[in-house]
Amino acid sequence: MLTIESLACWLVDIPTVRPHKLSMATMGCQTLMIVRMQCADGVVGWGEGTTIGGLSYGAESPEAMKLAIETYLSPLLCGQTFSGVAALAEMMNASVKGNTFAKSALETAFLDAQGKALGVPVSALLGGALSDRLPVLWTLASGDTAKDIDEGKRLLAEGRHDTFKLKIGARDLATDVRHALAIKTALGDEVSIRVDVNQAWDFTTAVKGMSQLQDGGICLVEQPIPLWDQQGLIALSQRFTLPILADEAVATSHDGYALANGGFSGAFALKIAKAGGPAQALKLAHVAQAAGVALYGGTMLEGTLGTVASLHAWSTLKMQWGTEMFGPLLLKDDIVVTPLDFSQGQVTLPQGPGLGVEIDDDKLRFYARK
Ligand code: MUC
Ligand code: MG
Repeated sequence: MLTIESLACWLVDIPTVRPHKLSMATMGCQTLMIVRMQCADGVVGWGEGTTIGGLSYGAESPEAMKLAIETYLSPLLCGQTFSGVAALAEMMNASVKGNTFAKSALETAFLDAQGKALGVPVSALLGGALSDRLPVLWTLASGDTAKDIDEGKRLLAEGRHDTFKLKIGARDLATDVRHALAIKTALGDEVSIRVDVNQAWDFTTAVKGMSQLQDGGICLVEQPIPLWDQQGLIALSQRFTLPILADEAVATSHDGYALANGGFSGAFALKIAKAGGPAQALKLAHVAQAAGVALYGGTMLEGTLGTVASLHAWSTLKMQWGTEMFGPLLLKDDIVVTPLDFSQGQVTLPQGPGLGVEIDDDKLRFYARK
C-alpha cells in the first residue's frame, strides 16, 4: 500500500544534438514534463511525460500535461492510498478522460515509488524482465541525405547502432524514395532500414511509395497514412510483403483489437504515453500477442526517466522488431546522475529498485523553465 502525499511538476527544456526533422515538425529542443510523487514514509517516485513538436504530434502539450496534473489529477490523488497501478488507473480514468501522456507520467512515478518501497525494479512489478539488454535503433532525421549517410556510417563504425529508421513524408514521394534508397545503398545490405511517414501520405501515395520501398529493400514502413484510416492500414498490410508498423493508429488495447480484428497484419508500436503508462501499454501488447501481431518498443523521444520506464515494460516482452528507445542520445544533456549505457546496438536496463535512476537535482533546477 502506498499513500500519495503530494505531486510537483517541472517543464525541463533540453536542446537536441542536431535538428530532428519529422513530417510534421522539426525539433531543436525537447521538453520533459517531470513529476515528483512524494509518498508516505519518505518514499519518492519520479515520472516523465513528453511529446514531439508541441501540439503538432499529439493532442497533449507538455504544458497541458503539467496543467492536467496540477489542476485535476493532484487534488484527486493526493491523500489516497493505492495497492498498485490497477487501482491508480481506475481512479484516474473515472474522473479524467484522455490525457494519457499526463497519466503515463503519474503511473511511472507510482511504479518508481512502489518499486523503491518494495526493493524491486519496476520490471518485477510488470511481470519480470526477460532480458536486461534491449535492442535500440537510431533515427536518421537531419533532413539531409548526405548528412544522414555520414551519421549512419559513423554510428555503425562506433558500434552504437546497427539498425536505422528514417523520417520521411515532409517532401514529395520521389524525393523521399530517392533519399531512403540512397541511405540503404550507402549503409549496405546487412543494415536494416525502416521508414516512418508519420501519417503524411494518402492511400494512393502509400500504394506507390510502399511498392517502391519494397523493391528497394526497405524492411518496414511505419504509419504511412492518417491515424483515422484503419481500413486503409489493414488493406496496405494485406497488399504488400513489406510489413507495416502501426504507430499513431494504435494507442490503446481497444485500437489494437479493432485493427487486429479487421485483419491487420504487421506490428504495433507500443508507447507508454499513448497508452497512459507502462502497465497500460502492456494491455495493448497482450492484445497483439493474442492476435499474432508483432511488437515494437516505441518512443515519444523521452529523456532518461521515460525511456527507462518504457524499457522496464518492454523488457517483459519479446519484441520482434526491437525498440527505438534512443531518446536520451538525442539530447545534449540529461537530468540523471548516471546516463544509460548504450552500446553494440543495445541498451542496458537499470537494476536498482524502482526505475533504478537517480535525479540530479542541480541539473533539474538548471534546465527547469523559470
Ligand atoms: C514516432 O512517430 O515514431 C520515434 C522516433 C523518432 O525519431 O520520432 C519518434 C516518433
Ligand atoms: Mg512513429
